[in-house]
Amino acid sequence: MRSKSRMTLFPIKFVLFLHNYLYVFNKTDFDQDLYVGATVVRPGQDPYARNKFNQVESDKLRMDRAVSDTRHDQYVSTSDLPASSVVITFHNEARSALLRTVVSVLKKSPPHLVKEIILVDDYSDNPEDGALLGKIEKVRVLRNDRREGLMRSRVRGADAAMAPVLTFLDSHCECNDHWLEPLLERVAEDKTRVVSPIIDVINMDNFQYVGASADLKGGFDWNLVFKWDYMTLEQRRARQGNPIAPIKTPMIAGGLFVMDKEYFEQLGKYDMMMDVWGGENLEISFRVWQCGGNLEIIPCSRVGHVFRKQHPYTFPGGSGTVNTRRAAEVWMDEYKNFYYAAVPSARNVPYGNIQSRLEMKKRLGCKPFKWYLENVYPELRVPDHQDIAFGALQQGGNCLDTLGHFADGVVGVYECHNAGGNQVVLLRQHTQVSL
Ligand code: LR7
Ligand code: MN
Repeated sequence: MRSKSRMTLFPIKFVLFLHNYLYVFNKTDFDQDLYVGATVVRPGQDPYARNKFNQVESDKLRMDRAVSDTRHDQYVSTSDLPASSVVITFHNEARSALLRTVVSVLKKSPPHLVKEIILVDDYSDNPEDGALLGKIEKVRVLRNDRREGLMRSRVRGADAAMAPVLTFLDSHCECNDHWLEPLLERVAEDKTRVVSPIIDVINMDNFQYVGASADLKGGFDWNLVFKWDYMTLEQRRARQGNPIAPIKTPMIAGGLFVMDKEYFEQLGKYDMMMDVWGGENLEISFRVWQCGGNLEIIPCSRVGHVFRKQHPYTFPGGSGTVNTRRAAEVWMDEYKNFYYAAVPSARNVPYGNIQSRLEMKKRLGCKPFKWYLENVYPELRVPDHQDIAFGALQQGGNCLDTLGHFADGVVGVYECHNAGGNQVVLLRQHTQVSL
């Protein structure tokens, strides 16, 4: 009797094991060649024209191509984790890139942790780009009937989500081994944590997958453009004993993160008056920190992203500056003046009504920007009372520019771009002009 019952138990356990740890995606489920083949770059056409990355190289890859495991430590969570809804918004994404994003989610995640993949088609020219993917398991497709921009599109996806945790991805990503579990683990332990993977680089010219440094945090200058900051030597030393510890980050890049759904709602989702692209990453980062949450980069989680240099799409009725200005006006208190000093042209951009966001900030009892600077981003140099003026030194169309040569002190001139950065000149009371 005893041995018989053992015999029947064995296959049940085996099936459970398969269900949890073997990520099966049936390649034959979807005809990649038919889907991607309909939109290939014709001979003589510029492969960069439509996507501002090399579409020919993207189209050559199989939807489930292997990429190297770039983690420096292969920690895998064993906790009981909540399932997640993956929300991906896109506007005119290359079919091959969009398909690889979806397939990599299915292939690299334990199935029970992905409730669904919600694709929000932000009014792409061809409705079939999204609609055809609805045949793939777990994929739900929503289509906007006008261009909404990535913020309202993500909110639409989040509102439709059925799982307790939201995972946002750009539409040209590839998830790496065990990317999801460490992110979910941090959020399951504390829902006020908003977490990002390390974002690896998918080369926009040849589509090679390249591991990114694990020593970076997200930050910005007074021009409020996102940038990567190297951790200080002290911070790096402190991590040597524990390289897989979460990295507190003042800012997230914006596209790839996991957040508890209820917390996303409680904290005001996104600013629905932001359009197209830009600034929402800044806004959600200030908001999370100032209103009591935490932003972290989780080194055990890696996701590749195609970084490119230009936008492939138009900006109907919007510009990144409107969004950035809204973020500055709501969250930065008097420190917004440093932004206007760094980007003088922003002062003239109409930014609409921010009343409801200010009321929300008050209702949530959020801390002032001074607190954020002192506690979250002490590395950011705050101009002090000795700074008399702050701006660019301009002659004709050219401006004084460090040209990136910080170490040797040599400066040059470059066409004025009004974006601050290397062209910010600081006039101080008792010293010389410094860049
Ligand atoms: O009108 C639009 N509607 C959309 O749905 C415009 C864009 N989109 C989609 C688009 O198809 C893509 O999936 O929104 C996503 C983001 O647009 P990208 O890929 O053109 O943006 P990006 O990768 O250049 O920009 C980064 O900053 C943005 C600021 O608004 C967003 O937060 C992006 O999600 C963000 N991407 C990342 O964080 C990936 C790492 C990049 C870095 C650093
Ligand atoms: Mn992107």
